[in-house]
Amino acid sequence: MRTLDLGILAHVDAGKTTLTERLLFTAGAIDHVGSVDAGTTQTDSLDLERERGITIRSAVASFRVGDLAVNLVDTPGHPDFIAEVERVLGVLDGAVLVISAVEGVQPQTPLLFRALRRIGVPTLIFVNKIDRTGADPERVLAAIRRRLSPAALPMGRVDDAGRHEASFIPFGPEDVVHRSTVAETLADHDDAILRAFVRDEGTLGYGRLREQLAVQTRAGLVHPVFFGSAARGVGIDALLTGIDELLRAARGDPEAEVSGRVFKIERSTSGERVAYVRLFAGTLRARQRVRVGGGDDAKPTSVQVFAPAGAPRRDLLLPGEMATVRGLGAVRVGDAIGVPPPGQEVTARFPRPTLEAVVLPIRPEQAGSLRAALGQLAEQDPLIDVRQDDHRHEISVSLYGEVQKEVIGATLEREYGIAADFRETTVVCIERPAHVGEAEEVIYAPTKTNITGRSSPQSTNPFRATLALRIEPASVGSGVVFRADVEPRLVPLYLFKTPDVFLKQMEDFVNEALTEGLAGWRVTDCLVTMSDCGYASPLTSAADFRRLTQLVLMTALDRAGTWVCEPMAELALEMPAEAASGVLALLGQLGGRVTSQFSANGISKVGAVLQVARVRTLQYRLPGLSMGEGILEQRFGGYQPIGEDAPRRQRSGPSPLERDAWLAWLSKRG
Ligand SMILES: Nc1nc2c(ncn2[C@@H]2O[C@H](COP(=O)(O)OP(=O)(O)OP(=O)(O)O)[C@@H](O)[C@H]2O)c(=O)[nH]1
Ligand SMILES: [Mg+2]
Repeated sequence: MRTLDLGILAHVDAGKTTLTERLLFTAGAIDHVGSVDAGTTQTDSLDLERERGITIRSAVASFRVGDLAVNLVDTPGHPDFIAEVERVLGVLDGAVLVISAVEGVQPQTPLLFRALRRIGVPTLIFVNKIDRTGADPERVLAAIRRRLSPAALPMGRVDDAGRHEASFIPFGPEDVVHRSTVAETLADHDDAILRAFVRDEGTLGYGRLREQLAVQTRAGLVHPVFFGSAARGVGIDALLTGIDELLRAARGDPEAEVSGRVFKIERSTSGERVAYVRLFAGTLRARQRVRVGGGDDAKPTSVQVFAPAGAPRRDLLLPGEMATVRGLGAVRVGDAIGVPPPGQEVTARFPRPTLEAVVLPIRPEQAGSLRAALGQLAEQDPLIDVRQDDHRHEISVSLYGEVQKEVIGATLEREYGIAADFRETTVVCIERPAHVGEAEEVIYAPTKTNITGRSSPQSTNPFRATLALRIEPASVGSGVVFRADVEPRLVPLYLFKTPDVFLKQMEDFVNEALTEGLAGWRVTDCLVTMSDCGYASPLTSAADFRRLTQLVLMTALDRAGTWVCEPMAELALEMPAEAASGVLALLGQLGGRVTSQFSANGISKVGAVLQVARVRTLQYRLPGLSMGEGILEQRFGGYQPIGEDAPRRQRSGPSPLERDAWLAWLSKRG
């Protein structure tokens, strides 16, 4: 059977979990419909999700439509959990983007849509909640065309919008207007259709149009739009038909080398690490040796394949399928299983967290357990980036927002029995190199025997390796790019299996070294080039390269200098028109920059850019300034350099630039 891995994505509360539940029910995978409000759905299975009525972790549920098996991946919509969505994007064959017929296109909607486009995931749109008062399918379709894609094609019409009896009537061959809209949209990318359309529209058979619609949907050129009500089960059959007809299950060669990706990690009740794997090629079974994350090999102890209810349980994972896999050792979310899946260089990077908070155990004797528990949570969500500084022995975590902070607090309490307090949330800055910096350390060698590459008898290099690195500024948003320009004979193959493994390892060391820059913040938007390296077999160890990377890169960075940059928020404010002047005055006081302003029908809309650190003040004062009617939506608005008085962050240990203190600290750590 073919398998389609289908993501359900949307702004918070648009109805993803309700739609997932309804699809499962309509397809016959479950025999009654659970509800988010009663905490009884399949995919909101964590206690916290059920109590709060929001999705926190992605979850997989399977059903069958025709001869297609579908793995639905329900994702969280709250912006605090965007990282969870990012991890799923790379394993999808298709997506349904859910949009509320009342609220329409919301701040997360274009963000998600753009990410799906960037990595080429074919996307259907489902306009949900047509039964709710205020539902306006026409307005929402217009907004979709304006803000997401002009190639959004309605697949039917809505009757009685905004009422309980709202219904969806799919278009058929007899709907002349629909036929010509489809033909016109497809003609943009298909010359044959264009010619037929211009010659005589009537000659274009409906069957041919539907076929081409599927082709262009799969190519991500058009986006069919369905309407309905997940809560009432309206429009679900049509969406199921659309999924079957318009999307396509991936194909992969079961005989090829194993290639998969881990998109979620959880701990079983017995504390075992469970990896959710999507396979792209090869065949994976228990006790078969596979490489994990480009590093060591592991032998899974069990492989449980997701399959529609009623299908026999299988422990043999084939291309296109998903499974939970145990026994993969220190597997991390995002790891490749076997060879890395091709074409995944383009990741759907969302911005990283811009906030952080110190976490303190209420009972000081639980400090050790708190660190261990946060370490486990970081396996599931590496972006929380648990840090401990060696001076005050404080642990801090990176955060997207207050809801995530509450969820971490509640998880620590319930799952680990640790009551913890968060100290006030502060912003996380970044550093960008200001200029180009280079540094090198040459290996110390009293004699020349057994040395590869350059060496010097005068060298004071404390490590048994040679390394030269250069760091230079790169474009905003480019992250850290690592390149190597060294002769293959300089690669210590007795330490690393292949030159590629060595380079991957060096890239990891570079990323590790850049987690704390000159002012203690993560360094990004730079190009790092390795221009020389060398070793003395068999004395040199991987640890020598790791330490040396920290030393050489920090020295290069010191020569380059850095700009500390702080996170900005892009704000969309809506308020009664008479409140606008007060809100604008406050924005001015806070140093915000107004980017747009518009008033109509007694409502004012203001767009602005403000430092993330100051958004809290605005949130706090907005209700008072707007008679409680102000609405504030925010999204990440990039980083902006801070000139004078840039804040510094406490490093986790001494800087490699204070060489003696750093070496003493390293030797103490072992
Ligand atoms: N009237 C109406 N309400 C709906 C419909 N679909 C969902 N809802 C309600 O909308 C609210 C949010 O639904 P969810 O399914 O939790 O939305 P979600 O997108 O999964 O939310 P997050 O996962 O937290 O982002 C719940 O109260 C649902 O009962 C619908 O078709 N009509
Ligand atoms: Mg949900």
